[in-house]
Amino acid sequence: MPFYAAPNHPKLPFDPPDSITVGDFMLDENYGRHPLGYSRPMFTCGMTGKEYSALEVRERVDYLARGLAKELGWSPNSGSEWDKTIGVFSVNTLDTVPLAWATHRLGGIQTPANAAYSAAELAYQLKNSGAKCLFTCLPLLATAKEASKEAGIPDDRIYLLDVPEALSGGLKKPNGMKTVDDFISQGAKLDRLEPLNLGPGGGATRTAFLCYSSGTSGLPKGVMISHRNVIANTLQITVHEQAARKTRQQPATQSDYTETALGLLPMSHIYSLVVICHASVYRGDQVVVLPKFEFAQTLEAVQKYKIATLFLVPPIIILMTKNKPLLDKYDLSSVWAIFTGAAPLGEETATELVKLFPNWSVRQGYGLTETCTVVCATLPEDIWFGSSGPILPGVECKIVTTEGKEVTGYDQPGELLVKSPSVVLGYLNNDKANAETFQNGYMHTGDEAVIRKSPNGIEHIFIVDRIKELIKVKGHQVAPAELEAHLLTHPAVNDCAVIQVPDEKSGEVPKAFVVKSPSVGIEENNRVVARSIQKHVEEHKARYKWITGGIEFIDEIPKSPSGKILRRFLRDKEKETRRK
Ligand code: 4UV
Repeated sequence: MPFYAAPNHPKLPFDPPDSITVGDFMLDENYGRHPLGYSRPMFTCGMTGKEYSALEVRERVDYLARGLAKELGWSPNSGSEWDKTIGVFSVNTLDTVPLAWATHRLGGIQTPANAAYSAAELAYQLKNSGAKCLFTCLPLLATAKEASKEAGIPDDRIYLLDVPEALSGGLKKPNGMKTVDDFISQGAKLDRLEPLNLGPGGGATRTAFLCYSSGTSGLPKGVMISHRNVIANTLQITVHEQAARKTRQQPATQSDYTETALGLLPMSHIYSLVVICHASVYRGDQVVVLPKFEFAQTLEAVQKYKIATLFLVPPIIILMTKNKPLLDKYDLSSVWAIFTGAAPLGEETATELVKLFPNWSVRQGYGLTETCTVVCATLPEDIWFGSSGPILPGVECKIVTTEGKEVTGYDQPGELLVKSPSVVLGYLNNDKANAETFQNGYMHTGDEAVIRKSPNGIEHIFIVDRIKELIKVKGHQVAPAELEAHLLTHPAVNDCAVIQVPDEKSGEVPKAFVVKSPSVGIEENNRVVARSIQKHVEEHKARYKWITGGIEFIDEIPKSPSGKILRRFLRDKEKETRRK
């Protein structure tokens, strides 16, 4: 029995079913979705006010699936899901999630890519995932085309999602390029699709989403997230949150526990994809979709749509604490909960925020792409800043020391291992990473954690450090191995290592240690060489991966006898330098 396995949780209302796709689960009344949510808007555009109710979404999903089946020559039971992978490279739109659900109806997979990606980064994901077509939006069309060409996706397999005109900067839809709405109007005239047969393993073994994560080391890898994984975490979050909602609200009717949520975080990232676009939606919430972060516009949307729950990442919370006068210009009285995750929220920042807004409940969640999101999250009745809260129902955790010994007491650090019905199927085509990461039913998170007991007797998980090779910039993943491989293609770089350094705005940013090539003349100015290396990154990588933590030239990269970079040594050296 693990040390931290069974807090006194209510059980899930039912076993996560494996007989249904996640899309159908979300739209089917029989699965306990909040009934009031059918008549309310499900997705509302925070910029234009355009919106779709759940009933409209259900119809759009159905017609979209029919239209896509005709366009692509697919049917629900033809081929395997891997023959029906659809890439999405877009800012948040009202149709991003319905498109996934339509893809599921066709027995296919959605692989969402970060909208900040460069063409080369997108091409890597499209090739690696075997995407057969790509949905993008006008502002990203040029990058999408370049990447598709490299990935072998023809131009007539690039389609458009609809974004507010204000974002398109006067760009016009190219003649003949098809949009989601085209497929929906076409699909409305077509016959119903045959029912999907999920096969012997059902939704428990079929991939629904292929998100990208570098895991504990190496390059970004396709994470195979099953239908059942998403359904399971949706139910786990719902039960975990249930009591909090009931105690907070004064419902108009006894069953009115739905609310309005902020859909600002990118839907390509697991946090938004599961926590907002599935768990919130399942509870009948209205999600106000914003395509990109613009501070005043976000506050305006909160005021206009009376948003109650703000899903954020620490850098935005820091910005809020530093801009009280701007916040005071808006009526934010509808807000009751701020959810934060994807990177640690400092205790001081949380304290500062509730000092400024005493009515807000600041709640932290912790999770990973590989656990199909939430492992633990704080509850309003036992807020403890710095904590990531108690585990969700159905989750079991172990903490294991570097010597492989299981921790059996409070405040003893070790790597956090997670068992949950939401732990994913594994990485696509990567036996080595799978063997390292998924062992005996536990996912090895690469995060260092301790368990502490609150004065109320509730056990909380605190994430105290990151053991794995991962940098979190504004909550986005940056893989040191990816940057190192790229840096080595610069003629001045003979060897290199990338680590994270703290940054006030972004939480962390990458810093590179570089051994210069012998070809670099002694007379060459270090600043000029460093700038040229930085430029090389800026030209090929998404902005959040830029080496803004600086470049330091050293004589040798410290390595173990087997050639592994001793990052801990570099991180300690960096800490020492910063202390001075
Ligand atoms: O794979 P990923 O990019 O996934 C995420 C997921 C974020 C979530 C999950 C559940 C929530 O309720 C929520 O609010 C946000 O970011 O990166 C996973 C790694 O991010 C770090 C940690 O190193 C993970 O292995 N991380 C995620 N959440 C936290 C965190 C946190 N609360 N505190 C510290 N590190």
